[in-house]
Amino acid sequence: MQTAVGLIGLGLMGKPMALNLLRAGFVVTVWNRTRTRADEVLRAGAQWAESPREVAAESDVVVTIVSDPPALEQVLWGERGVLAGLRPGSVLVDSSTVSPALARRAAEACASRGADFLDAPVTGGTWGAEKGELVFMVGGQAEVLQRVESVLAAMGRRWFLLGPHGAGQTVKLAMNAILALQVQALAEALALVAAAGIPAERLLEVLASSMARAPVLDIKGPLMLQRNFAPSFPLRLMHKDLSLALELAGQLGLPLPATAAARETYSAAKGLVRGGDVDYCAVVRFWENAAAAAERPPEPARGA
Ligand code: NA7
Repeated sequence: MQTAVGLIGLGLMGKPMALNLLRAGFVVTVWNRTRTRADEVLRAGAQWAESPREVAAESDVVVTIVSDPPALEQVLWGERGVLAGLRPGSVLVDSSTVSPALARRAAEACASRGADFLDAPVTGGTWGAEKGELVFMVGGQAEVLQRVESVLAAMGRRWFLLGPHGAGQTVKLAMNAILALQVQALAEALALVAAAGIPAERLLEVLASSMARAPVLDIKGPLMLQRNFAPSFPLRLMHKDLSLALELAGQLGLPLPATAAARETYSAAKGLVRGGDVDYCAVVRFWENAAAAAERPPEPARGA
């Protein structure tokens, strides 16, 4: 019998993932908080469900990919949430990036309903989601992973089983800390050469031939120079992940000084966002803002 797959959360990542599940021939049932965001996947052949509970009731495998811990709690435990409809023997795969502790809580809730759980956050951004080339970082049991491999294969190219529940989220938070720090380091170095009057392009040119080169910088460097901040991975979500990494480190009693500094920078850059979403490479605005502030003449002193 064909596996029925449910997908909850049709944001930047979830929508292309749903389209790839449909292309692979799965029967797909979807729900999204804002219904209009489902239009394209419904036109492509997905079925709409009126609630996360109904998605779960229709599905052998349920994939959730929502913004943050409160969103996942709402979708799982909320009124008409996934847990109220989950079938015994089914598998819930959570691809949102949340805390390892929340992943473990979700796993326990699934087990109490006779269902299995995997934390399976992804890396690859919207590009990877569209191409079906995501990489899944998985926490849970090998036997459960085996049962959902065909579903993951429709959306991604690799998956790594990293340990028990929560291990996928732990590695994802560590991964994103690296990406945030690399992009921040480039933004800072660009500010340094620009302040010294050297064209920023020259730094990218040399970087491409140096050991400091990194795939993420090959992509984000030119976008920063073009000021193309169309979100592949939104800055607000990178800020959330840095906060989650620091929360985890706090629980483990581990100092993460570079990550803590990056969280401050991303936090300030998030404060500069007006209107729609921007990609996390817009962290470069932090230094532009600082440079502009340095150029402004000092305010005249007020009062006596
Ligand atoms: P997006 O594009 O911000 O999409 C977030 C999704 O989460 C979207 O479907 C939202 O529904 C949904 N959402 C947000 N809050 C809620 C609540 N409270 N209840 C139900 N659904 C909610 O994020 P991405 O697709 O880029 O990323 C998703 C995850 O992958 C995230 O954890 C990243 O860090 C990695 P909406 O359409 O706004 O109604």
